[in-house]
Formats: sequence, structure tokens, C-alpha cells
Amino acid sequence: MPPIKRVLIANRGEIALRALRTLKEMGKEVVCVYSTADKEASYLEFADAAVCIGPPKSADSYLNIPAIITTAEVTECDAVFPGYGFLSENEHFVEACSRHKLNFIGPSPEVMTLMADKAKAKAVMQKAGVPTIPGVEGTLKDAEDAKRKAKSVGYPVILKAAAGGGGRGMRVVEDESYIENAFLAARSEAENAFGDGAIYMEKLIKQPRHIEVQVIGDKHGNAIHIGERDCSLQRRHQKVIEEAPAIYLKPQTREKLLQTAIKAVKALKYENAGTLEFLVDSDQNFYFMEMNTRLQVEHPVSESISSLDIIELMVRVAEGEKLPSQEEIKFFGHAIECRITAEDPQRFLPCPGRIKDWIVPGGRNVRVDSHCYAGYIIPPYYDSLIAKLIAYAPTREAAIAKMREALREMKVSGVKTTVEFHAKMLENPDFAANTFDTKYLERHLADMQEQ
Ligand code: MV4
Repeated sequence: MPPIKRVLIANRGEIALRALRTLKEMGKEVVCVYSTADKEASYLEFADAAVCIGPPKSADSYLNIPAIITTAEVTECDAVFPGYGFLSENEHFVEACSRHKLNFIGPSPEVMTLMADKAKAKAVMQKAGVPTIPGVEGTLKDAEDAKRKAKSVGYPVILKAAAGGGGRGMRVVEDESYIENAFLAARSEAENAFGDGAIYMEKLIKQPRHIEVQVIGDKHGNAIHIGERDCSLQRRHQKVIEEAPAIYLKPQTREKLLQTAIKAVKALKYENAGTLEFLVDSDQNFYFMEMNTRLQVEHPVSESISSLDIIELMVRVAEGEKLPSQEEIKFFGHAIECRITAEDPQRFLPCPGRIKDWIVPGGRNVRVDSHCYAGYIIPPYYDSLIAKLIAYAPTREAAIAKMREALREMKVSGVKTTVEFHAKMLENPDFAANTFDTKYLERHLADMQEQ
């Protein structure tokens, strides 16, 4: 693989700016694409070229494969950086890149396709010796099949869409009286959401933690981990706060988890950056859940504790370079990320519009990843993430103190944001004590908002 000269960033917002920074630092040229809704984005000025690829709707711009490939050709790019969301996990896009001799900075379309089918991914992981959630192999034939199999798995069970992720097409079933209706509901929901009604069954893990491992593989069969992240604080399957490392894990569990992740990456011959998601139960058992074949929103917390630039590693791996050895990766300290969104904090409804004041915190080990500025208009067409605030310190306590101060200094007016909500969360005793699970906000949001 020859060195990359010119990269098209097939994304928008904070991650487009994040990628542009590393690429320019590496001496690469950068081409940005944008929709007409994003023509005022300030990062477009930092690119070597910026090309409008269509109207606001994602389907007509950031998801428009012919428009993006054509732009890459016309501007003489030799590589594409996908970011997260949009086309980042679209195997047809990866194949189109390769047909047009564009180096896709990410994994192969084959592994992408495999991991997109959650039931197949689970079977492959099981074969590789990765612990998976107890349940039934493969997908369910019909409601009758679901009923029979739930008996052997034992209630409560959970039904999941094979094409799913993000909780859609998912149903918890407490006892046999609900199983048939739950199966039919899950199947039609999956059918509508993904055009694929395939459903599989697992035992329900109670009060789980969501802990994921950042991995990266190269073209030479090497694989390393960049530690784990705890993403247990979620609302409606949207992550709210992420941390690294996951102090919930006992050191022995952590070591086993990280080695398991590397085993999986090697078995898959996985290339480039990815994340293995696990559920961890109250007895420190961990189970593989899904693999994300892309860079994730929360990658900065892993960068903080490892001093690595994950996008730089992704580019180097795509150029055919060898990864450093695991022993060379050193971890230190604790990092917390707050996802600040332009949302009504009462009901978490998107709140697009013009930002009036934009004052962001700074100082030692405070990182703000954002494409926003005073006067910027948040378009209503895309996700509502306006800034990722990352605090890094030697200990979790010190990182919490740093984040509290950072949030206190953050002043955004003109649109509603979740800054205040995050400030409350960082004062929350359960957060400080690390005694929450993935359902915490579902249970406590109402009383938190009364305070
Ligand atoms: C589970 C589970 C409990 N037991 N599977 C949610 C999204 C999808 N990726 C899988 N999810 C879950 N699967 C078993 N067997 C609980 C969840 C879950 C969850 C997981 C991670 C983070 C937040 C969550 C919120 C609700 C449910």
C-alpha cells in the first residue's frame, strides 16, 4: 500500500473536524464534502478543498455513494475517511471505494457484513472462544419456536433483532404468557426498521454494565487493544457519559476481557479500528454483545489514557504500516467524556437553531471536540451532538472534579443544551460511587430533573 496523499472525509460535524486535524498534522491533504445545510461549517475553510454533494437530507448527501465517490475521483483523492454513522459501516460503500482505487480507512466489507448480522457475529465469536450471552444458537422460526426455546433457556429472556443494534426490535419477556406477543412485536418492529425480521433469543442479564474494548488490527496480523471504556450511562440506547478505564472491573477481569478482545480480532483477521461491546454482570462475568466496525464517538477517552491518536493509527494501518506492540502502549489516569447535545434537557428532544453565546472551557487536560461557534446554526437534519467534553486526570475523582469545573465554565445560549443535566450527573452520588447500570437514567431521570 502506497502512502496516502489526499483524503476525502465522508462525514460532517465534530468528527469531520477531528479527522481533518490529524490528517493535516500527518501532512495529508484533505477534501471535505458538505450538504447545503452545512455550507457555513467553519472547518470547511481548513480543508484543501470543499465540495457540496447535495441537499440537507442525509440520503441525498452524506449517504449518497455516487456523489461521494465522484467527488473523490474529481478531486484526486486516494483515500476515504468514514468517521461514524452515515456510510461508515456500509459494505457497499467500502466496495465502491475499492473499485475506484480509493483506500478506505477502515475494515474489510466482509467483516463489516458479518458483524452487521448480530446472530452470525455471535456464532463466530463463540467459535473463537469468546464468551457470549447464554441463549439459543441462530434465529427463531416462529412464535411457537420462541415459546419452546424460551422454556429451555429459562425466563426472563430477551428477544433481539439480528439486523438490530441500538435496542430496536428488542423485547424483554418475563414469563411464558408474553412470549408469543413479544416475538410478533419484535419481528414486525425489526421488519419495519431494518427490512429484516430475523430474531434471536438470549437469557436476560440483569443490571448489566456496558463495557467495550477499543481494538485495532493491521495488515500483518497484529492486533492490539487500547483499553476498555465504560459506557453504562445511557438514555434510550444513546450514550450520555463514557469513561476509561472501567473501574467497575477487577484487575483480573480486565486482563481477561482485554485478552479476549485481542483473541477475537486475531480470529477475525480484523484490520483497522473497531470496538467489541460486552455486557458485564454483577459477578464480573463478561459476554460479547456486538462489534462496531468503525471509529466511535467516545474514542477520545481511550486516546487520553493511552496518549495515542487513534485516527493516526487508522491511517497508518491503512497505509500498510505495522502497529506498535502491546507492550509499547502504556496506560495512565482516568478520562471522562460528556456528550453535550442541543436538546431540551426535560425530554431530550432535539433543539436546533442559532447558537448565540459559545464559551467553552479549557485548561490542562480538558479537551473540547466541537465544530460549533457563536453564531453557528445547528441544522435540524443530523444528530444533535454539539460538543464532546473530555476531562483527564490521574484518578477518577480528580477527573470528576475537573469535569465539574469544565461544565461550570461552559456557556451556551440561543439553544437548549444538556450542559446542566451533565452538571447534575457529575454531582450525583451514584455516579461518584460508580453504582449505576445501563437502566439507571430510565429509572432516575424524573427525580433528577425535579432537583
Ligand atoms: C441485553 C441486555 C440484557 N441482557 N442482552 C441494548 C442494546 C443492544 N445492543 C443490546 N442491549 C441489551 N442487551 C441481554 N441478554 C440489556 C441490554 C440493554 C443495554 C445494553 C447496553 C447499554 C444500555 C442498555 C440499555 C438497555 C438494555
